[in-house]
Amino acid sequence: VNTRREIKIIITGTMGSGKTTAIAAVSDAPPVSTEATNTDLARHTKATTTVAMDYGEVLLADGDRLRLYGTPGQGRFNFMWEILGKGALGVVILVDLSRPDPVADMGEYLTDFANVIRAGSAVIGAGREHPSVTTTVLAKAAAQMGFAVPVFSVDVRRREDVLLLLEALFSQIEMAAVTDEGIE
Ligand SMILES: Nc1nc2c(ncn2[C@@H]2O[C@H](COP(=O)(O)OP(=O)(O)OP(=O)(O)O)[C@@H](O)[C@H]2O)c(=O)[nH]1
Ligand SMILES: [Mg+2]
Repeated sequence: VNTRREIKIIITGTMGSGKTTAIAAVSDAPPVSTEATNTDLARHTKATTTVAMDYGEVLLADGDRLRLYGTPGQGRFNFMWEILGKGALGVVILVDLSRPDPVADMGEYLTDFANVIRAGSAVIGAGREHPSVTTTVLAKAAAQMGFAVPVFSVDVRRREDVLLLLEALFSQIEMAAVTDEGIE
Protein backbone atom coordinates (compact mmCIF):
# COMPACT_ATOMS: atom_id res chain seq x y z
CA VAL A 1 0.00 0.00 0.00
CA ASN A 2 1.36 3.41 -0.90
CA THR A 3 0.65 5.55 2.15
CA ARG A 4 2.13 9.01 1.91
CA ARG A 5 3.05 10.43 5.25
CA GLU A 6 3.51 13.87 6.70
CA ILE A 7 6.34 14.07 9.16
CA LYS A 8 6.74 16.95 11.56
CA ILE A 9 10.30 18.07 12.23
CA ILE A 10 11.51 20.73 14.65
CA ILE A 11 14.55 22.88 13.86
CA THR A 12 16.01 24.48 16.95
CA GLY A 13 19.21 26.04 18.28
CA THR A 14 20.54 29.29 19.71
CA MET A 15 19.74 32.74 18.36
CA GLY A 16 21.53 33.17 15.04
CA SER A 17 22.38 29.48 14.63
CA GLY A 18 20.53 29.60 11.30
CA LYS A 19 17.10 28.03 11.81
CA THR A 20 15.31 30.56 9.58
CA THR A 21 18.09 30.39 6.98
CA ALA A 22 18.04 26.57 6.91
CA ILE A 23 14.28 26.38 6.36
CA ALA A 24 14.41 29.02 3.63
CA ALA A 25 17.25 27.08 1.94
CA VAL A 26 15.28 23.83 1.57
CA SER A 27 11.60 24.65 1.54
CA ASP A 28 9.76 23.75 -1.67
CA ALA A 29 6.98 26.22 -0.92
CA PRO A 30 7.85 29.81 0.03
CA PRO A 31 8.72 29.60 3.74
CA VAL A 32 6.53 31.27 6.32
CA SER A 33 8.54 33.38 8.71
CA THR A 34 7.76 35.65 11.63
CA GLU A 35 10.75 37.98 11.70
CA ALA A 36 10.74 41.13 13.82
CA THR A 37 13.35 43.76 14.57
CA ASN A 38 15.96 42.33 16.90
CA THR A 39 15.89 44.39 20.10
CA ASP A 40 18.31 41.99 21.80
CA LEU A 41 21.45 43.17 20.02
CA ALA A 42 23.54 42.25 23.06
CA ARG A 43 22.74 38.62 22.41
CA HIS A 44 23.15 38.68 18.65
CA THR A 45 23.93 41.52 16.25
CA LYS A 46 21.67 40.48 13.38
CA ALA A 47 18.87 42.84 12.31
CA THR A 48 15.87 40.53 12.76
CA THR A 49 14.88 37.57 14.90
CA THR A 50 12.08 35.00 14.77
CA VAL A 51 9.26 35.78 17.19
CA ALA A 52 6.85 32.85 16.75
CA MET A 53 8.01 30.21 14.30
CA ASP A 54 9.31 29.41 10.85
CA TYR A 55 7.51 26.99 8.59
CA GLY A 56 8.60 25.22 5.45
CA GLU A 57 7.95 21.99 3.56
CA VAL A 58 10.10 19.47 1.75
CA LEU A 59 8.58 16.83 -0.51
CA LEU A 60 10.69 13.67 -0.55
CA ALA A 61 11.15 11.48 -3.63
CA ASP A 62 8.91 8.75 -2.18
CA GLY A 63 6.02 11.19 -1.72
CA ASP A 64 6.44 11.72 2.02
CA ARG A 65 6.28 15.32 3.10
CA LEU A 66 8.46 16.84 5.79
CA ARG A 67 6.85 19.71 7.65
CA LEU A 68 9.59 21.89 9.11
CA TYR A 69 8.96 24.07 12.14
CA GLY A 70 11.70 26.45 13.26
CA THR A 71 11.69 27.67 16.85
CA PRO A 72 12.37 31.26 17.93
CA GLY A 73 15.86 31.65 19.36
CA GLN A 74 15.22 34.19 22.09
CA GLY A 75 14.57 32.75 25.54
CA ARG A 76 11.46 34.83 26.10
CA PHE A 77 9.68 32.84 23.38
CA ASN A 78 10.44 29.45 24.91
CA PHE A 79 6.73 28.94 25.58
CA MET A 80 6.46 28.23 21.83
CA TRP A 81 8.65 25.14 22.10
CA GLU A 82 6.05 22.94 23.73
CA ILE A 83 3.44 24.05 21.21
CA LEU A 84 5.75 23.40 18.25
CA GLY A 85 7.05 20.11 19.71
CA LYS A 86 3.64 18.39 19.81
CA GLY A 87 3.55 15.42 17.46
CA ALA A 88 7.07 16.02 16.15
CA LEU A 89 9.04 12.92 15.12
CA GLY A 90 12.43 14.52 14.74
CA VAL A 91 14.56 17.38 15.96
CA VAL A 92 17.38 19.15 14.15
CA ILE A 93 19.61 20.99 16.63
CA LEU A 94 21.75 23.65 14.97
CA VAL A 95 24.92 24.40 16.93
CA ASP A 96 26.79 27.66 16.29
CA LEU A 97 30.49 26.89 16.75
CA SER A 98 31.36 30.60 16.87
CA ARG A 99 29.76 30.81 20.31
CA PRO A 100 31.89 30.38 23.46
CA ASP A 101 30.48 27.03 24.65
CA PRO A 102 28.77 25.08 21.85
CA VAL A 103 28.79 21.84 23.90
CA ALA A 104 26.71 23.52 26.61
CA ASP A 105 24.37 25.00 23.96
CA MET A 106 23.83 21.56 22.44
CA GLY A 107 23.26 20.06 25.89
CA GLU A 108 20.50 22.55 26.66
CA TYR A 109 18.56 21.71 23.50
CA LEU A 110 19.04 17.95 23.95
CA THR A 111 17.61 18.30 27.45
CA ASP A 112 14.77 20.63 26.49
CA PHE A 113 13.65 18.44 23.58
CA ALA A 114 14.44 15.11 25.30
CA ASN A 115 10.81 13.96 25.14
CA VAL A 116 10.56 14.53 21.40
CA ILE A 117 14.00 13.01 20.80
CA ARG A 118 13.20 9.86 22.82
CA ALA A 119 9.89 9.45 20.99
CA GLY A 120 11.59 10.02 17.64
CA SER A 121 15.06 11.00 16.46
CA ALA A 122 17.53 13.85 16.36
CA VAL A 123 20.49 15.10 14.36
CA ILE A 124 22.99 17.85 15.10
CA GLY A 125 24.15 20.33 12.46
CA ALA A 126 27.26 22.26 13.44
CA GLY A 127 28.02 25.49 11.60
CA ARG A 128 30.86 28.01 11.59
CA GLU A 129 34.07 27.22 13.50
CA HIS A 130 35.40 26.75 16.99
CA PRO A 131 39.09 26.46 17.98
CA SER A 132 38.59 23.15 19.80
CA VAL A 133 35.00 21.92 19.47
CA THR A 134 34.69 19.63 16.44
CA THR A 135 31.82 17.42 15.27
CA THR A 136 33.55 14.50 17.05
CA VAL A 137 33.63 16.44 20.32
CA LEU A 138 29.94 17.22 19.97
CA ALA A 139 29.06 13.59 19.15
CA LYS A 140 30.97 12.32 22.20
CA ALA A 141 29.35 14.91 24.47
CA ALA A 142 25.89 13.96 23.20
CA ALA A 143 26.64 10.26 23.73
CA GLN A 144 27.73 10.98 27.29
CA MET A 145 24.34 12.57 27.86
CA GLY A 146 22.68 9.40 26.59
CA PHE A 147 21.85 10.64 23.11
CA ALA A 148 23.37 8.66 20.24
CA VAL A 149 22.87 11.36 17.64
CA PRO A 150 24.82 11.91 14.42
CA VAL A 151 26.63 15.24 14.06
CA PHE A 152 27.24 16.88 10.67
CA SER A 153 29.24 19.89 9.71
CA VAL A 154 26.88 22.20 7.81
CA ASP A 155 26.57 25.60 6.23
CA VAL A 156 22.84 26.30 6.59
CA ARG A 157 22.96 28.64 3.61
CA ARG A 158 23.64 25.63 1.37
CA ARG A 159 20.58 23.66 0.35
CA GLU A 160 22.59 20.41 -0.04
CA ASP A 161 23.89 20.65 3.51
CA VAL A 162 20.44 21.14 4.99
CA LEU A 163 19.01 18.33 2.83
CA LEU A 164 21.76 16.01 4.09
CA LEU A 165 20.71 16.72 7.67
CA LEU A 166 17.06 16.11 6.89
CA GLU A 167 17.80 12.88 5.02
CA ALA A 168 19.89 11.58 7.93
CA LEU A 169 17.06 12.43 10.31
CA PHE A 170 14.44 10.89 8.05
CA SER A 171 16.35 7.59 7.70
CA GLN A 172 16.62 7.36 11.50
CA ILE A 173 12.87 7.94 11.81
CA GLU A 174 12.31 5.18 9.22
CA MET A 175 14.60 2.76 11.07
CA ALA A 176 12.83 3.46 14.34
CA ALA A 177 9.50 2.73 12.66
CA VAL A 178 10.81 -0.60 11.34
CA THR A 179 12.11 -1.55 14.80
CA ASP A 180 8.82 -0.61 16.46
CA GLU A 181 6.47 -2.29 14.02
CA GLY A 182 8.55 -5.15 12.69
CA ILE A 183 9.51 -5.41 9.05
CA GLU A 184 6.43 -5.62 6.86
N1 LIG B 1 29.37 33.87 7.46
C1 LIG B 1 28.55 32.89 7.78
N2 LIG B 1 27.28 33.18 8.02
C2 LIG B 1 26.46 32.19 8.36
C3 LIG B 1 26.88 30.84 8.45
N3 LIG B 1 25.83 30.10 8.83
C4 LIG B 1 24.80 30.95 8.97
N4 LIG B 1 25.17 32.21 8.66
C5 LIG B 1 24.33 33.43 8.72
O1 LIG B 1 23.88 33.55 10.05
C6 LIG B 1 22.57 34.14 10.06
C7 LIG B 1 21.61 33.22 10.81
O2 LIG B 1 20.41 33.92 10.99
P1 LIG B 1 18.99 33.25 11.13
O3 LIG B 1 18.78 32.21 10.08
O4 LIG B 1 18.01 34.35 11.25
O5 LIG B 1 19.16 32.49 12.53
P2 LIG B 1 18.00 31.94 13.47
O6 LIG B 1 18.57 30.71 14.12
O7 LIG B 1 16.74 31.80 12.74
O8 LIG B 1 17.91 33.10 14.56
P3 LIG B 1 16.69 33.48 15.56
O9 LIG B 1 15.39 33.29 14.85
O10 LIG B 1 16.94 34.90 15.92
O11 LIG B 1 16.86 32.58 16.74
C8 LIG B 1 22.17 34.33 8.61
O12 LIG B 1 22.44 35.67 8.26
C9 LIG B 1 23.10 33.37 7.85
O13 LIG B 1 23.35 33.77 6.56
C10 LIG B 1 28.24 30.56 8.16
O14 LIG B 1 28.69 29.42 8.20
N5 LIG B 1 29.03 31.61 7.84
MG1 LIG C 1 14.93 32.53 13.12
